[in-house]
Amino acid sequence: GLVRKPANFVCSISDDRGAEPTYAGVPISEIAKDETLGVGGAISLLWFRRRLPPYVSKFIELCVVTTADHGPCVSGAHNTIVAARAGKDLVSSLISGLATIGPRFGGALDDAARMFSQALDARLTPAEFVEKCKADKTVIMGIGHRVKSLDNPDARVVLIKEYAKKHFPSTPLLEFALAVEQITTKKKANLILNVDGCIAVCFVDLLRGCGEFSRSEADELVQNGVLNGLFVASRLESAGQQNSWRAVA
Ligand code: Q5B
Repeated sequence: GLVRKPANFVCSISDDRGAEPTYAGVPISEIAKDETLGVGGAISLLWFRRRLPPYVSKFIELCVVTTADHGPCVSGAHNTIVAARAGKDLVSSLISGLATIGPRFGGALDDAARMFSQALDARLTPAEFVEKCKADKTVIMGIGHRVKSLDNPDARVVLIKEYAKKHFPSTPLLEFALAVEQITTKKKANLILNVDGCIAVCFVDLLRGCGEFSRSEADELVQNGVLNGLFVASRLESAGQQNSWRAVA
């Protein structure tokens, strides 16, 4: 049949010049057949350009599943619902919600990954790190939640943390972040390691410890800001609800 004309640029991630598209060289028919890949495996191939072990694909899926939706109150859902009820189409409604993802809501992963890993790499103690942030008048990204607290723990964080401790080769950054949480929650019970922070530190542990990335590759991925994409991808999962919100308008 028809084949694409050569493009003006080269994509080293996916390729549809042959009979079927490939993701990082793997044909989609193979991805569809291989039960160890799934959505997490497809994301691994497209975002990290390699086939990662099944426990990594499963972890990516766990992040997507646990953060896919979170009730109507949070900024993203609120804006999506308002737009849908105003009669806007799916894409417009979704965009109005996605646009709210930022440092205070859902978009703290990359900065949390950078802040915690720089502190660990600089061999700061958790207490020194907290003091430094205080002196710099910076909030610690990945810490704090509007409603979740020590007395009202976030089930998503529990699931992610437990998965990482059980399946990852090591979790030094998660341990560091949990030690920071011990200090911040002494000030206020809601200054917990939140879902953004927990996914972020676990992901750094994964990139550094799974044996599939060199240290410089792992650092580059975090510097390039790959992690906020996980939260965005998971909130896209709730896009289909837009129809229901229009129906109740
Ligand atoms: N304080 C999350 O603020 C929130 C501090 C801190 C040191 C901190 C805040 C924050 C960092 C960014 C972050 C992701 C805005 C959050 C998410 C996804 C979500 C959302 C959902 C979902 C909450 C009151 C006092 C002040 C502050 C101090 C606060 N945070 N100190 N480090 N990190 N975190 N974002 O409760 O002395 O009284 O002046 O910016 O990680 O978005 O479910 O809702 O799935 O959708 O409104 O889970 O923590 O408190 O800002 O009024 O601060 O605590 O300096 O101290 P709050 P604020 P003081 S997860």
